[in-house]
Amino acid sequence: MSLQKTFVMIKPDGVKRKLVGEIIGRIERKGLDIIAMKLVKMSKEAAEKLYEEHKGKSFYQDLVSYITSGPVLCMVVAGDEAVAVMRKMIGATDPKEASPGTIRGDLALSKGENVIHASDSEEKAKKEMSIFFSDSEIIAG
Ligand code: YYY
Ligand code: MG
Repeated sequence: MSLQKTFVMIKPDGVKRKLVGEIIGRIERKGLDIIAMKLVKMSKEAAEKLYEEHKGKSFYQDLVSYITSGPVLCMVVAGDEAVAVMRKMIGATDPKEASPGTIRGDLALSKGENVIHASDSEEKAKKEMSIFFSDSEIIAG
């Protein structure tokens, strides 16, 4: 058993399309715990921190303007191997490649607007959580 926390975010298209209930339902039914949650209109500064690794890439400017275009639902999700489990549940970055049964595979079609974000390592999870949550906002297990 390896208890981990990861940062999960329903992107502006997911909130706009009213997929919040559907996605939270999947996370809960999987048996993961939501230990923090916040609806946020992301600042440009927060977006640049979240997507620091992509700075300079062709899609970076579009990504920052899209992610700041409307509210996002930020969460901290905890459970056994939560980082890898959430990545598996969200599916491949390009929803056209994502397997049916995954969130992107079932609910999205566009690579740019792919409904959900989840951290890809424990180290990134720590960094990403700290952009949106203080320690006191995360429920201790
Ligand atoms: O972690 P994940 O979201 O699956 O993909 P990343 O490679 O970290 O890219 C972040 C984000 O950028 C992706 O969810 C959509 C967008 N993006 C894009 O629009 N075009 C690409 N070629 C690659 C990524
Ligand atoms: Mg990523």
